[in-house]
Amino acid sequence: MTPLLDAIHSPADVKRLSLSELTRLAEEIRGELITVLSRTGGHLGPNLGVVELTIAMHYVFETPRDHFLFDVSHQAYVHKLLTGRRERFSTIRTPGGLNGFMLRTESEHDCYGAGHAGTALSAALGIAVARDKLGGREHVVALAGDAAFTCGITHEALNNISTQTKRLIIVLNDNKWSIDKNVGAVASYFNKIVTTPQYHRLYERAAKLVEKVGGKSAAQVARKAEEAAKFMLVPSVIFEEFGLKYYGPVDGHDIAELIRTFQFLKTLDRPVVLHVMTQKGRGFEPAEEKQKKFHGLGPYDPETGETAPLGQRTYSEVFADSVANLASGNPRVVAITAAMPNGTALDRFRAVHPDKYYDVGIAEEHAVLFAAGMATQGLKPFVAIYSTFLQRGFDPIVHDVCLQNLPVVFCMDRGGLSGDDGPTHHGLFDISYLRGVPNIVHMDPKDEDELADMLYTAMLHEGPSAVRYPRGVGPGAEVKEKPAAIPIGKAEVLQHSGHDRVAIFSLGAMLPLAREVASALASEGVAAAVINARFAKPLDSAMIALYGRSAEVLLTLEDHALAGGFGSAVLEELSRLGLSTPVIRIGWPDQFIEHGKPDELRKKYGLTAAAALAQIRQHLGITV
Ligand SMILES: Cc1ncc(C[n+]2csc(CCOP(=O)(O)OP(=O)(O)O)c2C)c(N)n1
Repeated sequence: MTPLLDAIHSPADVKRLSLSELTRLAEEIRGELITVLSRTGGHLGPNLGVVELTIAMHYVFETPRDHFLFDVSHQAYVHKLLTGRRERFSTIRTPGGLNGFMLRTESEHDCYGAGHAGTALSAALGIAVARDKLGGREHVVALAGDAAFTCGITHEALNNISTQTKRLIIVLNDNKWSIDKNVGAVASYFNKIVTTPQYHRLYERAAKLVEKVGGKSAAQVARKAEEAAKFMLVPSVIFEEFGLKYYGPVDGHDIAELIRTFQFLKTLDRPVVLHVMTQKGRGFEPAEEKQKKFHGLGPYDPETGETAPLGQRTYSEVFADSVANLASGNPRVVAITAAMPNGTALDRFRAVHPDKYYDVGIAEEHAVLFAAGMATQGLKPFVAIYSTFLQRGFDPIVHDVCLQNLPVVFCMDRGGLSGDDGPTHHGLFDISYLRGVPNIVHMDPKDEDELADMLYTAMLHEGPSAVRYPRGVGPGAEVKEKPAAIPIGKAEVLQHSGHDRVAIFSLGAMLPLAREVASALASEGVAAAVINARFAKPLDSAMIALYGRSAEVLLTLEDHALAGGFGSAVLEELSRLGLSTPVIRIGWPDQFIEHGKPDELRKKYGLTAAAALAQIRQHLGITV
């Protein structure tokens, strides 16, 4: 039963509620989050942590006139519930349903989309400066988690804010967690602020004052807000040095206190940081206990929080175990993650080799440079970063790793469509952004065993390399005890007849599709060779030349954008060889792909055997 939530159709309805109703609303929202996400999966812990905070923001400010930016925006579900999307909320992350992140096209209350960390402060500053220039008075509020402050960009924005605007409110949502425990000097610094005795003294005085004004009207409370906030002030060197006024820390689950504080902050004519303490997973015991697991997860039991076991190792797990084995035999091997020990499964590596494991925070650009430095000294860094987040590291890949030909290995998890997370998380561009860079080797395994072989090959290779593998589980291939090296740039012929009319070049996990196409053609009397391409760079030129000359048509299959992808590379090679063999390229079209179930999206965008067969038949002049 959610009577209060049911009656909220826009933020105006939040403003009509009394304090005790707001508290009940928070409980209803928690129930809704726990129930809906148990079916759809999603970022439960982060959202349970910001229920009161988001309610207070909507109580005091007025979107869409005022602007809210949420860093990453994985914690914007409560905002969605309060801004006219309650009825569609049960569709979140499902095909055709609400996106799991802020989306400008989804609502006028989403003024800025995100999915990657560290963007909120810079974008909020841009919005604030545009407002100043255009003579507006609306408020801009950027909410960012403590781990967002491990991002370089966040610091670039901080450096710039006080010289550009007088009116910007930054909410530091401090729950001490990234996905794993937040790491580094910034995390210890935030911890120091909240454990200082001075803070506790001031906090008690503020709490007393709050008690005194309790029960009075909102207007009186507002008048007292400045006084209260003054008591809550703790000098915080970092932010003050950046020219921002620092307030806090305040209890992020105390709606009254949050409302009073925002009412005060909104009157200021200077940029401020409000430090809010929240508890990730609050109100759902399994999520309070297992904060890492409940940061983001698939469906679970809404009573116990239990999730179904996967039954076999994921690609990420095979990767982490393989690199751990390599490190056991090679003292030069180290592994680096940018705040994703869980997602990349490097926590398994950490368990075996804690002294060879480095978590640098949400700092992909730094991770790549850090690895480059290590490589100059003879270490062999394996840098595990999702394909989509490695986009952040592009410049140092070019300028530091590849230009200096350093033996760094980029292990790109979630290479390919990522499914229900949507366009911010699909890993559909890494072939195109890497293959134009000299020196790099780009490998794509067909299964788990080949992933282990490729990691071994990368360890032996003396220059930069990248290995890309998909999200989740693979075909379940048994991984050999000892990996074998693969000759760089050599494709593998898996099926041929000597009179193949079609040559199917399949990259990575597209192999089952290649086999499906080949067997359908066989049943129509058409012989087709199946080639596991293995390398997007360097290509197996001899193999392309062989089939470019002997087959009537080539088919390339890739879980990647067609523009600049593997098929494009094959076309370029054919052109270089002076061959004009037709090439049918199957991959993702030149547009951002929405969230959804991978199978359904593949069907929608033609990454299917049927779509490939239709084009092949046309080329061969076959009618069925
Ligand atoms: C560039 C980038 N790297 C990694 C991630 C994966 N990621 C999503 S949320 C998150 C942790 C965010 O922690 P914090 O900002 O403190 O918010 P919380 O979830 O604790 O509320 C990470 C590492 C990302 N979204 N973007």
